[in-house]
Amino acid sequence: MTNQATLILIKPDGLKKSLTGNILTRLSETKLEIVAAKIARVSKELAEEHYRHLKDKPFFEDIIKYIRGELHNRHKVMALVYWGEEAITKCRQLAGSTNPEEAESTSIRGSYGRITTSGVYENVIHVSSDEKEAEREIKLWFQPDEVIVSLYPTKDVVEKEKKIKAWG
Ligand code: IDP
Ligand code: MG
Repeated sequence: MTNQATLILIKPDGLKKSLTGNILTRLSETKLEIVAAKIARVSKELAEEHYRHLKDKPFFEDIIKYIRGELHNRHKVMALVYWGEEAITKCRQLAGSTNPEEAESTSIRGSYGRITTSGVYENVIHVSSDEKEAEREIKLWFQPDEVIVSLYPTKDVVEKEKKIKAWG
């Protein structure tokens, strides 16, 4: 048995279509543990870093707009980390194929995804593709103290004079 962690994003189309509850219910079938969760705005830098492996694809600009919510007027995503036995395999299986038309019809993408007239695969959910990508993505989207289990090595850093926002 291998415990894995995976980043899950409920993309802006998933939020716009009110699918959050539905998707979380589907993912709960896996019996995995949610170890981090938040609603996040997606800066251009974060989007481009997240999808850096697709930089040379003709649809790159479109998926940056898509993940930033510009196609759905929903400028946020829900980001979660699922953790447990074979987490990546199980979540990718439930999500279904990248192309929603090819995804198994009962999968999340098969049920709720679509291809737009401009050709973007709007597939409502992101799941990390493998352990290496999961580590890269989780470190990109979450700080160590936002994750309630210790997934990767951390170090203590003293930051002096760092301006942070506190409750007023
Ligand atoms: P994945 O999300 O299944 O891991 P990736 O290849 O990492 O697939 O692609 C990231 C996202 O880019 C997809 O989820 C989808 O929204 C979009 N995408 C991927 N391939 C295509 C394509 O050929 N046409 C349009 N959009 C695509
Ligand atoms: Mg991918």
